[in-house]
Amino acid sequence: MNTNRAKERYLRDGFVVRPDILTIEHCDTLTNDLLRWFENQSISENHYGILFHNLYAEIPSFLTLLEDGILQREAEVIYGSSLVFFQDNLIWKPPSSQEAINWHQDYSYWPLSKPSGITLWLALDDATLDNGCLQFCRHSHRQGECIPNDFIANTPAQWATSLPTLKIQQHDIQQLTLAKGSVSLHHPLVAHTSAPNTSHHHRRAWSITFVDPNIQWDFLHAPHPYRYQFSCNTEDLPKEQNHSISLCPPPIKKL
Ligand SMILES: O=C(O)CCC(=O)C(=O)O
Repeated sequence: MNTNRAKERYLRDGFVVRPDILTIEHCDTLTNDLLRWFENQSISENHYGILFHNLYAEIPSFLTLLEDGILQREAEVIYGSSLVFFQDNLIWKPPSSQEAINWHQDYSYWPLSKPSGITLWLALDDATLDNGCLQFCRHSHRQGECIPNDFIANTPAQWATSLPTLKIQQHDIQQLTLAKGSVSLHHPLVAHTSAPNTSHHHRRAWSITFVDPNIQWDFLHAPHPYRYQFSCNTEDLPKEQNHSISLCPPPIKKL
């Protein structure tokens, strides 16, 4: 699919696939480094699997990939203008992980003023129907911001009940199997989920969000689980909370 068709598809459906962005060998290097790093960590698996934020600051090959810009360029091509790195998540579902990641829109959890950005999801293993590939509800980004899922209680969140209810129509659901090394890119408001891993194989993915440099921090928008460690001196910034993300981006280098 050429770039223009990919952009059209993204705008229409809220997500799009870009195949074979990394080689199998590159993915193997990343997963070997991940396994070596993980052996020395005391990260406990929860019912969703193994989740980790700021992986790029832990493993040099992930930082190199981020700095190399290939993923950012893919995101910018589909988004249509320049972006800045916002956050990353490792989502590793080992065999027999028990719980689905419920339907959600990513923007529900961002302490940012607008849903202006894009998330790139890199398959480090083949993502299959059995091991919990992503599933998207086509066009759901057009519903606007809806009541978030509260991932702790796994119920609709009580902090945003004035928002509309997210509608998931069965015929709009697309299960997105993805080959290792391919990426999908999704809109901050498109609803997505993933089932438990019922296979005998790992399902590891690195999810990276890039956002529009013109949006602002809005810490009141969402109760965010991460503690951002800013790369700038926050003392120097105006005291109001709504300062631009490009004035104070999250760190791209290990602190
Ligand atoms: O990898 C998954 O199963 C969920 C990923 C996700 O929700 C995301 O990247 O926004």
